[in-house]
Amino acid sequence: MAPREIIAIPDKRLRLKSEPVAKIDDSIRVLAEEMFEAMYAAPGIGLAAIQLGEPKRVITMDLAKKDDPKEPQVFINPEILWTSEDKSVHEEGCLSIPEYYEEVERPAEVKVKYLDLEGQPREVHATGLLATCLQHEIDHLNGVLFIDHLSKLKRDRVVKKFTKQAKRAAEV
Ligand code: K1U
Ligand code: ZN
Repeated sequence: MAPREIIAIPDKRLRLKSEPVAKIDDSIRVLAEEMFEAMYAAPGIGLAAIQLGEPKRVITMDLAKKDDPKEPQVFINPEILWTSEDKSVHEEGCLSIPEYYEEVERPAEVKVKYLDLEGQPREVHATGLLATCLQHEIDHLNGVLFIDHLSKLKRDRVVKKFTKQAKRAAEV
């Protein structure tokens, strides 16, 4: 079957606050599989369930380098416990804002607690790309997009471009 569609701005669902997962059952395991399928097909390095239109606090991620073995990771109900004072700047993209990349400043390190797919509580002290990607994906769970960290001018410009595209696509 084809991968599920990743929704794009200006879809209002991207602004929803996702609900915590109460029980990790088959529906969550299937959702995680579908998220990996859509994420690898895109291709991307992370995905939040809301990007498939599902307002649940589930994140998939794979930061393995191209040609290295896959390293799929699932973060359920993630919570940021601590952020470093020092910041770092990384170029970010978003599968819901295709082909738009900008530098974003965020805390350089974060400590995050979450449940794995087996329901085991885990904690990770993240630096580098993992820290950036976790913050980007946890933002998605709260209805926040990486363009919200940019100037209003840049954000308005990109939203306008995608709104125009969506209107044109609806006409044909
Ligand atoms: O959440 C998303 O929309 C996925 C996004 C994650 C992300 C990327 C960069 C910084 C922070 C968060 C993406 O995966 S965009 C695509 C991308 O970065 C990529 C695609 C192919 C190869 C390598 C990277
Ligand atoms: Zn994104």
